[in-house]
Amino acid sequence: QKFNVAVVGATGAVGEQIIGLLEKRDFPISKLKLLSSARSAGTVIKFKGQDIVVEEATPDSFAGIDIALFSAGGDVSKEFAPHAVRHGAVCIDNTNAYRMDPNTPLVVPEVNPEMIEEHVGIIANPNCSTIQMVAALKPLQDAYGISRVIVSTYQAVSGAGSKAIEELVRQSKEVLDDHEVEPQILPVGALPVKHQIAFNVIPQIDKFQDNGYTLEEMKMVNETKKIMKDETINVTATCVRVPVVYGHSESVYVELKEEYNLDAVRKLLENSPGITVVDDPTVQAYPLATDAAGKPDVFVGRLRRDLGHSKGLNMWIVSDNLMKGAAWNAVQIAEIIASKHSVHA
Ligand code: 11C
Repeated sequence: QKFNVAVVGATGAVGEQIIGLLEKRDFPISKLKLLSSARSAGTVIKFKGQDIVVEEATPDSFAGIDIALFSAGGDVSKEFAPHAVRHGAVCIDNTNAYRMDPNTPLVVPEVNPEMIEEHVGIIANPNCSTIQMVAALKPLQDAYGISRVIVSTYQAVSGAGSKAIEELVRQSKEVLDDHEVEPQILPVGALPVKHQIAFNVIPQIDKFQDNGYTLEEMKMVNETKKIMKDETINVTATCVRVPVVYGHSESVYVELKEEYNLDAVRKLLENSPGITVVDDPTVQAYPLATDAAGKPDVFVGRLRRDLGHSKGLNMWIVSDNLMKGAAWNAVQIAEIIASKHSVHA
């Protein structure tokens, strides 16, 4: 069976990766529809040697579509995903719009693939920094139980879109040329205050919430509990933007419920799906964003016991935020849906 597939946000940083993966994975497509805002409509994108003209998304764009992959921002998903569902499509939504909706499964295929079956039209793809963390936490949860997670992130600018990548490159040149830097996008496009990202780190990703945490930090707290189906996992996060283009890095401290053996943890992670362990201090081997870029895996290293807590474990987790953190996770879900032919809710 082949499927009619729509990609909404086709010209964006994640949309481009989704299209590339659909081609590379030879996803069973009969028709690929590329959709965007009016501004990007008319762009021509090559898919399997064919030119496809990007069309402006309208409520009726989804007639005949089986699977719709959304990555054009939460407002676009809220506006158009209900129309896609009305037309019988299954939506895989890469935005924050439906993630915490109790009727919408929030899925990382290595963690909770069974939730895909529960969909009533929309399946949410989690936030990138959450996906890579829960992929590494799941084997530990199953083997030992988890009581506490303390995470600090070092997140690439591509998480904030193509314009933020351009901004990092432009500012870097401006600093090196001794020109004045005029920040325009980061930390949050929609807010008035901007900060320099070149040669800097910014401890703010997304808007501040009333509790003093940013939305990105609260996504890590709330999404982790939902995906791992455990409201008692105590997560606290500090999310930071760093001048890296692709690949989020995370320092993750986990407190397990049971005593563990470090070699057994290393083996467990080595044998877990989607995880690659890079952890050999004798040759300075550990995960790096530059090595993770363009790859689908979640890389884990710097495994070491907390010297003050025998059930405490430190890890360094790195993954390409546009791949496993977004496009690859979405395409994995689409592949599972396609393999089960469960396109109609
Ligand atoms: C960032 N994590 O790095 C964000 C991007 O909720 O899907 C992804 C936002 C989201 O800025």
